[in-house]
Amino acid sequence: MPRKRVLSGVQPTGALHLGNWLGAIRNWVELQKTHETFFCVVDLHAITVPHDPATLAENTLSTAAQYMACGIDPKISSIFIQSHIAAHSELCWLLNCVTPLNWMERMIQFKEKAIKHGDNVSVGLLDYPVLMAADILLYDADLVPVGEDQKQHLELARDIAQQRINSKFGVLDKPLLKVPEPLIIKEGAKVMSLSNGRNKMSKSDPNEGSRIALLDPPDLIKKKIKRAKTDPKIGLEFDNPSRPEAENLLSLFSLMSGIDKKTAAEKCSEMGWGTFKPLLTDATIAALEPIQNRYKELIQKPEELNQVLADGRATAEEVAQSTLDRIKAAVGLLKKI
Ligand code: AQP
Repeated sequence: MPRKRVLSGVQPTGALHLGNWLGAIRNWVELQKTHETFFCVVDLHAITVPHDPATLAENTLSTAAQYMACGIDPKISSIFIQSHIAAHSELCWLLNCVTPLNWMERMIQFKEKAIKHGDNVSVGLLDYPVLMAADILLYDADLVPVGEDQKQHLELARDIAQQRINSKFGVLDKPLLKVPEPLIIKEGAKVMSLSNGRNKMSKSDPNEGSRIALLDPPDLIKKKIKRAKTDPKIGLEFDNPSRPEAENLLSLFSLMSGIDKKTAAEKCSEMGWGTFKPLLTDATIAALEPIQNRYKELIQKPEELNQVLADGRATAEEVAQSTLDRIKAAVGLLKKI
């Protein structure tokens, strides 16, 4: 039986943080053991909002190195950069031409990001989910790991594949595009901001202190946790909606120290913040140390990193190009001689 294929990626919009690791990359490390896996750095998505050209390339390479430092193994997974494979943009255009505009205007992430960027909203931001559909559909992915926030985008990719490509241009019983299924990870963690337990930890939050980056040095981790928002109550607990910070930091403690939630809750149930924070700090520093050490080794060998990306691109491009050729022919574009 061939392994089911999985595709996922992270935008190089800044330093990867605990949320990207615990909510995504850590799960990929497990998935690569049982699935055929493609992991890309989605740099074309990163330019849908205003960005700094001077740091984008650096962040892109660093993100790929962080995938590997976290345990993505290039011998079993294909790691590549989205913009290195032109088929992503080409398929996006073909899908744009069949996707109704009102489907796009319904996308919640677009509405939220559009509010944030005011007058500076690009067509690219509106089109972000179609590019994401192209990313997924190019690889005939069976499964796409998604968090709550990305479910709507995956649903759109499924609708485009099914209703706009397969049913219009395909032949019955022989779909042109595979319709992907969401892969909901049960253990998936949503990590919240250190400065407000009701907001998601995010790369683009202007407040650096709201997140812990995977590459933050120990003294910075200590400082950020020391300043993390707390509440006046003694004792940490789960499932108290009026205490989002206690929930988030206790959950982080459980994940960072590798102890289950129940044991973590018992251990910290009567602990004051002054005792708890150093424990969380030590556990976080210890959990990130092997990633940081591996990253330092990898980033000092850019030739090896580039080779990994070239190999990943070669494998991915073969699959992507064949899908693109299939769709171009189906919509009636003249074949290149
Ligand atoms: N706080 C989080 N908790 C759990 N999972 C998270 N992810 C992101 N933040 C958290 C997961 O990381 C993957 C990659 O995300 P992305 O870079 O494509 O975009 P994002 O979800 O918008 O991540 P950020 O950090 O918030 O980036 P910006 O600020 O640039 O928008 C996804 O699987 C996501 O679920």
